Amino acid sequence: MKRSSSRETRIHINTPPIPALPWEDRPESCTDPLWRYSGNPVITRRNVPESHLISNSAAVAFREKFAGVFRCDAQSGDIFLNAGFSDDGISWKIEPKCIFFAEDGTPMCGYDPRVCRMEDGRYYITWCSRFHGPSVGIAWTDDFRTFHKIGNALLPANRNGVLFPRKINGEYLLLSRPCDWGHTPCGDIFLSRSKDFIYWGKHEFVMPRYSGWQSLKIGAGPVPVETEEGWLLIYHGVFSTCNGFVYSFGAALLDLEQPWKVLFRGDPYLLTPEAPYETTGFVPNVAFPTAMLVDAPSGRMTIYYGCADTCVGICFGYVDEIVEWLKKHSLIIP
Ligand code: BMA
Repeated sequence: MKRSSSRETRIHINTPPIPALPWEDRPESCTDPLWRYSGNPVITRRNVPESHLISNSAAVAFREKFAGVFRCDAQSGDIFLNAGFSDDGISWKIEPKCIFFAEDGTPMCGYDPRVCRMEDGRYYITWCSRFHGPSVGIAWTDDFRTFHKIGNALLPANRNGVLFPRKINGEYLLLSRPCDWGHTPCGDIFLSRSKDFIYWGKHEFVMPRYSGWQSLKIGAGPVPVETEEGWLLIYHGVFSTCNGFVYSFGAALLDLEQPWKVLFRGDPYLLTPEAPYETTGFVPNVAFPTAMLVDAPSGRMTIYYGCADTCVGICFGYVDEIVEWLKKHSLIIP
């Protein structure tokens, strides 16, 4: 990987440093806010023998290295979540067997996991669970070996549950996107609050679908990143074409104390399916972001995103550049 000498972020980012962050410098010819890793995809079905696909998965920094929860579809068609480990965030060893909950031995079924390291040092997993329809499951681990089930945070049908990494005014915050039992023809982002991870309420509306790449539905992506200017949220947006859905992703900046207030929201997308592994696969034209690693001192960010519901890619950017980009390309005048 090509690494330039260190650089200092231009805005304060409230996350721990990740010196081993997977990184490749922006190609000289590239003027886009994000750029893809030249070695993409970093995870394919071949990472787990007998898997059908591995996509939309979440990586986090873990004990100086990396760990994660991966959507691994079996060749039977069943959809499971498996744990995985990596020294460099690029080469992953994914457990061949799915996660089984410590409490009752049931498998962790579902898709689109996100992993959030909370202030208590635990890693909380939210994912689209099966609870008489798609719901937002919550579980936690502190070692990626033993997983504890908390339950379903929200009634069906709901997807794209994403936690904030710290309590705000004494409450945990969860973004979600109410949906239907199928491929959901519309959808907006909401927020719910809880004091204990069990009872969720005090719901707030965050933002609606808009136009173009985000005209059909939107959903939160990785765990938001706290900066001095607001929470940086990467989210996916869907455009409906005569040939199916196109999943792109963009960004918004949310108020630090009241994150249902949107300060800036990008009008153009940040990344849309373009590379062959994004436009071709099990579901063509899907770029679905689910994790973001940030090295606060340098402001470098690495996004993990599912590609064509088939494999996982990563792309890079700088947090301060994305915040500046948002201010220049915002739909909303604060
Ligand atoms: C959504 C989710 C994602 C998937 C996307 C595109 O509804 O199911 O897992 O990547 O559709 O198929």
